[in-house]
Amino acid sequence: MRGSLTGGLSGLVAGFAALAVAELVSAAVRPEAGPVVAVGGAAIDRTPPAVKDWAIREFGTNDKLVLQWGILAVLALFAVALGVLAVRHRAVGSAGVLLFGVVGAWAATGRPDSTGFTDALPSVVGAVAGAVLLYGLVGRAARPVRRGPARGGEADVAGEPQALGTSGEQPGDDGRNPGWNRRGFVVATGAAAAASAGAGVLGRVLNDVRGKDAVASRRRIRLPAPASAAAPVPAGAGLRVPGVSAFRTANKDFYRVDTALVVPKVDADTWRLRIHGEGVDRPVTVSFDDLLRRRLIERDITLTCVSNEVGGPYVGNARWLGVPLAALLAECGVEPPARGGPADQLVARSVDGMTIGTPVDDVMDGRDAMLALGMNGEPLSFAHGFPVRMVVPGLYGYVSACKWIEDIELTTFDAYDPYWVKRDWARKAPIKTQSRIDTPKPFARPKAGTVTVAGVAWAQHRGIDRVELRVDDGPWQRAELAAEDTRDTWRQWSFRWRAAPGNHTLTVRATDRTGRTQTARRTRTVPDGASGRHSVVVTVT
Ligand SMILES: Nc1nc2c(c(=O)[nH]1)N[C@H]1C(S)=C(S)[C@@H](COP(=O)(O)O)O[C@H]1N2
Ligand SMILES: [Mo]
Repeated sequence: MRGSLTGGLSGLVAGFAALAVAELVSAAVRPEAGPVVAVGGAAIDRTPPAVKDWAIREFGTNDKLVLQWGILAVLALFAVALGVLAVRHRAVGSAGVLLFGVVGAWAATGRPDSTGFTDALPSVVGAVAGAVLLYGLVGRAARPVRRGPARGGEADVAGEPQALGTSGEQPGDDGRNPGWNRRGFVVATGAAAAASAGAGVLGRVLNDVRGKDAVASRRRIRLPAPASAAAPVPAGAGLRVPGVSAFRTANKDFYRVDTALVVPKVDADTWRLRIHGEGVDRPVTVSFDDLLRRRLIERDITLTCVSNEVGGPYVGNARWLGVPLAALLAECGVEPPARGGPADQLVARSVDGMTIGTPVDDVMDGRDAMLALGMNGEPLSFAHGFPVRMVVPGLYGYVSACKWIEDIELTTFDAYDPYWVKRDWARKAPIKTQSRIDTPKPFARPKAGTVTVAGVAWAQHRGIDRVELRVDDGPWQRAELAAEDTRDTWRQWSFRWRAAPGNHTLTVRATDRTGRTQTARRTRTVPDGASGRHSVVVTVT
């Protein structure tokens, strides 16, 4: 029993040390090469859409945190098990730790953004440290002891590692069992844990320092005034109804969806974007300063994630500042397929290996597709794609909004499937017309009388024409629409409901400017976005 206890503890400390050393080494290599980040990234890439959807639904934007803690919990269990195993088979326990190093190394070097075999170093060095430490700690806990026959007549084979206390004796510093030195074990374990904590903290600090250049480059940026400013938002675009989503989503409240466990910190001064591929007569590589010197536009555009459930939160509206992408492509000689160009797909690649495919026709059809540098008056935040990301009105983010972009390749849909398409999502995905009830909240208990029902509706690039509300199975009634900013932005709506006591179901539907009304047919988010109508059940008192 005591053997399991010290073994488990040794395993845990050795595992902790392995991760801490790996963290320290990753600071010298790349933060993304750390074993937990690498294995987490590999896991994300292999997560079936249904599970990803479930994770997003259950944990929302915390999904990545949950994943990493999950990995740590699993590692802790294995560390304890290997420690217990090591009490009997020292070398096998250590070999087990090394095996985890191999898994980490394999994951790190297999990442799409891997920069080579050095990415294996954090896992390998960490695992070696953990293996050696486990060997030593267990050795301290279970020294070869020479003893007479133990109770029960079984003899301990001299020279074989003996788990402490398995003989049932009372070991201690009393010299009766020279193999067991409790103080020695406690001191060694404590020292190892403290040293590991030190290494881990140092690794964290160094990893932060690595991003300093990027942070400094962001601070130095002064965004120029746009050549084409966004039209002022009409006064009536924002309703004064408590509980309705703000017309403009603040950067700190803007949803974030991506696969990055470590938010890329890109230095704007060294950042470059390459544009090349089929039909690109004049490939270019542009710097951030090159973009700043170009004609800039500023536009209000509502972004939506394909993983947004009916009624879900992954939609936000911001004022973007950026370089019109169509003009830049045209300078490179790109013609859209509509005018005979050979490439129908634009594949954007990010520094973290994401690939996002957008129809060239959409990018070049006159809409405000842009390389965005600014969001709500500030340079992009790191989480939202600093220094540059794409934004294309009307298309879900996974087919348009590449963050941390560094490469644009013109190709065809036949020739290449980007990241999400390889994972069962649709090649093309215009945003579906949707509407959401923001207030009252589900299961609210408003007082009988006039209750203001309100929310938002979106049909980017088509525009919202009409929003209707239905109470229970009653007739559809027109909601009042807030003023339209542009057809690329969402629209608030409200409805003064004369509410009678009892349980009621409120359902909303929107109709876009093409005359199509939001369907009642429910579909899941996979493969091209959820459809169906949002309803809310309330009890009027
Ligand atoms: N590099 C990178 N860009 C990305 C993603 C990603 O995972 N990696 N996710 C896309 C998806 S699915 C969406 S919905 C938008 C979300 O942008 P936001 O996080 O700024 O709201 O970014 C897109 N761009
Ligand atoms: Mo998304």
